[in-house]
Amino acid sequence: MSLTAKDKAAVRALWAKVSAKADDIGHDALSRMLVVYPQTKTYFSHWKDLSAGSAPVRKHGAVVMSGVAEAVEKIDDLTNGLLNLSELHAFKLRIDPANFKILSHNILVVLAILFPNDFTPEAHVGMDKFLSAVALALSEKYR
Ligand code: HNI
Repeated sequence: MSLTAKDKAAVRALWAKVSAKADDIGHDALSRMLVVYPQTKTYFSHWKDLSAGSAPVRKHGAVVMSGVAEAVEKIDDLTNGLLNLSELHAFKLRIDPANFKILSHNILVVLAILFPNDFTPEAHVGMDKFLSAVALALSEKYR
């Protein structure tokens, strides 16, 4: 399922509205993922505190969203654009790619909560397809 010009426009428009709050979005999405999908905590067992609001969750939330920002920039060629991140997650971090879908879902939930007016059905579908494409690109190096 590739992104149409309309999807890309919807993603860029939503991102323009929300990106100033990227750190908060990342923190909320990561916190929510760790609570609702506790199996994801195994990857972060080296952190001292995995609870919402903790320093590592805040910091990593911002890091993940910098990856999403990079993906928005590289929306026309995600496979090549995210190759290094894919390699890192596949070979070094050894993240099960099923988790990309889980984090994507949490990002969508948080966008809907924080930006109810901007999260129109068009923004929702565009962002959903974009995050699926990001997850697929991040999975590239696994096969
Ligand atoms: Ni992910 C590191 C981006 C999903 C676990 N991750 C990063 C970094 C970026 C990043 C950027 C820092 C790279 C570097 O140091 O060069 N991660 C993303 C993006 C997504 C994603 C854009 C999906 C949208 N990562 C996930 C998921 C998990 C995950 C779903 C596990 C459940 N990532 C990690 C871990 C690290 C990491 C673990 C290393 C962090 C640390 O503190 O050790």
